[in-house]
Amino acid sequence: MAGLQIACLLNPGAFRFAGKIWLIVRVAERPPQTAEAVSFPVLKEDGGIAIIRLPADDAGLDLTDPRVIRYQGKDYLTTLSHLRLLCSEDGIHFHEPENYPKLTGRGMLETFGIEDCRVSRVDGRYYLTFTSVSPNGVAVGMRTTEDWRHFEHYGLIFPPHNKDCAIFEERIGGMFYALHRPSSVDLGGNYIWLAQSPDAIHWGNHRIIARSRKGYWDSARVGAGAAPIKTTAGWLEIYHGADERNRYCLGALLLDLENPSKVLGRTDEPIMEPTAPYEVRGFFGHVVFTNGHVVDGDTLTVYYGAADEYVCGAQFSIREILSQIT
Ligand code: MAN
Repeated sequence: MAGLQIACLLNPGAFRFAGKIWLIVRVAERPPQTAEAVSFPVLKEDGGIAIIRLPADDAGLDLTDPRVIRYQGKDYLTTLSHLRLLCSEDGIHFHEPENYPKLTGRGMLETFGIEDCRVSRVDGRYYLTFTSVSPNGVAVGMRTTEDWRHFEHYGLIFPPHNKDCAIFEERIGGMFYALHRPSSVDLGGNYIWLAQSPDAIHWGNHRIIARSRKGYWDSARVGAGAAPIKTTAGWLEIYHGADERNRYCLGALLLDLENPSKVLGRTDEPIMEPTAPYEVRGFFGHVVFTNGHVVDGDTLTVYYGAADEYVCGAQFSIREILSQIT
């Protein structure tokens, strides 16, 4: 956007549409930085962009986390994110198609942007679930579309603090299901939950299905990736887990086909860890994070954000992942 630079392209959702493979990437932007000031963009409620500038030598400024600005007891984001569509014939070479809109935050609950979109296709309609960020908190917003040109807005489907929401691509017993990740600073933690809905808008019957595990690679937080993959063994969910040092890896969960609140297994070891230079170093290093994949037979192509800065892809055998679940 005008006056801003792209700091990171990351965390793409993925889907098939019109015979092609598409990504909906998170574009994180900010103004060029100077030695004197820390500046960051926020959306105004009327849709424009305001740039906030803080003196870089202000003692009240905490910049220890490159993603967040802490200033006088308040948190802001260093970058403002919106979502853009890319498409590809082969799932490897992507270009920006003409005449498809970019998706930006709207209203007071998205003034710090929208991020990390999951895309699920249910009965011919695409459900976009993404992180809506504002001073009011981090929450899950939803929009739907059939043609990627016109969108229905549903506002927040899960209020703060919640993110990492993935809707199952099939109803079970007539109901929609979704994974989501509320967070608690006191009792509880950053755990994956399952919810049920008659219409994908009103969610209830919340069940907890996966907690972080002390002493493991996913000891501090866990969150769902994209929509669970239906296999004969159960719903296979690729999820991210991070430890206390904010090292993000991927693992897998297996859920019962008829009753997805029943966890059949989980990988002990990560199925993917940040090891390549572009995963270890970047805007926020030691991160592999996914919210998008496409399936072709046994081949799972996982699209992922590396070091919170780059968009990457990796192929897995679904059978091989299932064999690692205990
Ligand atoms: C965390 C990180 C950031 C993200 C914010 C808001 O700080 O995941 O990348 O921008 O949460 O969602």
